[in-house]
Amino acid sequence: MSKSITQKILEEHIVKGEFEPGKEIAIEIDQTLTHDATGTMAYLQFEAMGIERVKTELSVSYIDHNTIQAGFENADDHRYLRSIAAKYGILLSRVGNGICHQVHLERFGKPGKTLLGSDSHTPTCGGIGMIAIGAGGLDVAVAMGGGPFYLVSPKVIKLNLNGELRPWVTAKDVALKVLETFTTKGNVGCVFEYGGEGVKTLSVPERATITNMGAECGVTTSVFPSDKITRKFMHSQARAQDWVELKADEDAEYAKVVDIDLSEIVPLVACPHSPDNVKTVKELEGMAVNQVCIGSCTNSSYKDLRTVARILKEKKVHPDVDFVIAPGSKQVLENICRSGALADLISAGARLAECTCGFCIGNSYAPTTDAVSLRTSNRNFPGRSGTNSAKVYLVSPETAAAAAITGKMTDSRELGMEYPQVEMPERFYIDDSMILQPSDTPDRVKIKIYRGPNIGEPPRNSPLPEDISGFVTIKVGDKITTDHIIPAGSKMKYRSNIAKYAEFVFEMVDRDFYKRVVQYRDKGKHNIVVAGESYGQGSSREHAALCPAFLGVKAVIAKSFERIHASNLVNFGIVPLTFELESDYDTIDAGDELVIPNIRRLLSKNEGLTVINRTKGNEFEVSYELSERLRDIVLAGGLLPCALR
Ligand code: MIC
Ligand code: SF4
Repeated sequence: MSKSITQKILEEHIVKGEFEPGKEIAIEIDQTLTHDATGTMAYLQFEAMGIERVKTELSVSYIDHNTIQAGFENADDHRYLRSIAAKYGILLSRVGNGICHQVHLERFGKPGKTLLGSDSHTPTCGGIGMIAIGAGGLDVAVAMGGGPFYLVSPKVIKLNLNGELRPWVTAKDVALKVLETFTTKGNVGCVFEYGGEGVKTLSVPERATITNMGAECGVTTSVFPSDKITRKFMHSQARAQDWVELKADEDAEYAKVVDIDLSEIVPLVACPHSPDNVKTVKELEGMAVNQVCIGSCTNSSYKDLRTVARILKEKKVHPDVDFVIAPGSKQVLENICRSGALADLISAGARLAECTCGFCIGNSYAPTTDAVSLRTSNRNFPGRSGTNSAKVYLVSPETAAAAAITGKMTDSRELGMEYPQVEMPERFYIDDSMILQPSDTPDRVKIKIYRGPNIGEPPRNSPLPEDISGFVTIKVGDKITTDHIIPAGSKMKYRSNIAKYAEFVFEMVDRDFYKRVVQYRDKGKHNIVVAGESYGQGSSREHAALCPAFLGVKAVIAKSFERIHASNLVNFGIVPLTFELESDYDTIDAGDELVIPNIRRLLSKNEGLTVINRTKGNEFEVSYELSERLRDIVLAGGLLPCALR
């Protein structure tokens, strides 16, 4: 039978089940990645599992998110991660070495392999033909311990690229076109597989920009073939030996084929406050811009920054614009430095940020009140920039550079210059000295794990009770992101201190949530969250489940869930329930008293559930899509208690 690339790689890694869209499979994971924001909790959980050494081919721990070090917390967490890596056989990418996805693409990713990362943008490595999936930290901890990763066999959608991008139109515009077409909801359980003649016109960094932003559509992952262009990239990274060819069979069947003519795409922009709120740059032309930030794991490659440098050469940044550049990795920084491009950027007036997530996660470079901020990153959720009233527009580096010069939204095709066609170097200047190797002597067992005062024990949840009986502590609408549930930015330093971090749950939506929820919990009542469509969009942060679980949330009843968040809820013992009839959502109000009788018994028998609304005096049906394995986890109160049983 003819197969897609997705099916080929998954089948090579299946350890349980069969590739049949909609059915659960378990796959072996070759590589893992974590970063400091999700990694500290992942490693605390890994430690709790009592495994001696990671069992993957390669596991890398990156330090790239919490790097501000305003206080002891970040630095202490970094030291904890270093000691863990040395002891358990994990490579450690030091702070300053770069953003996990950019570094992994450059130095470690291999076509045909599986990668599981505790970050939603792990699919970036799909740009070189990996099946790279984002997951909660606990799932990654299990994979490091040699356990398989469970997922639903995806529906593979082929995005058939034709033609060639016109000058000034970029991979970011392709990513935004895909978002406009598919939106941020309704794509759970799908994989975007790229094919067609147009693929041959895209370099690896361009492909990686596109697979990176597939995350915003909520797909399991996105993948490109591995071809001559991939080989050239691997060669430029002195890793030609890691290359293998990967292509779909001629007549491979797909759940759907969507044609995209690259030559018809124009410069696009995602308007506030969702990555799928796409307009053409032309439509917004002339809008005054206060801040321009170029970087993030979407657009911070050598190619991106050299192109920007060529646009800005011998020009100055507009006096009303605050202009920030964050190279994706030390390798990018070092190469643009050696090529002279960095001097052009600095001369133009760029503020040079560290090679970290920085502005993208809102822990620095927050824009002014009500600002218009143009960013090359992938998310523009409310408040994520660090300034609640700011309006973030997501654009290509080319559109960002044009605005940096003119001070307003500008279609870069109208800058009156020839498009700077940047060639990638034959061989990058490579220096891996910021990647620390783990100890491989028997003495490693004696390595003492450093724990600063910010590091707490991962909380243990109790088993699911016989009945859920409590209150709707909050009712939210559609497209609630994990940024709404638990903010990152300046609060992110509490990632390894759950009792403290939990104080900020739903802070963006309702400042009194924490007080209320604690009152109910302390009276022995359960908390229930009611939500609309696509609950839990965005990041993979398991804290969006772990902290509510700590606060006594036992169930979320929503119209629909995003994949990673739904798994995280299960992993921390919260039952994800969906309305049988969506109109029942309208009958509930915050504060209503709900009972779900016999949930424990009914779940264990995979039977239907009824919710009684005591306040309104009615009842309604809810459903769940949980395999026996997932039901076992929920009944035990989460994956950790289940694994330790
Ligand atoms: C993000 O872009 O939202 C993050 C911060 O990288 C998250 C991970 C986290 O919350 O730690 C993600 O994308 O998964
Ligand atoms: Fe970092 Fe932003 Fe990428 Fe998340 S999206 S990994 S915060 S650069």
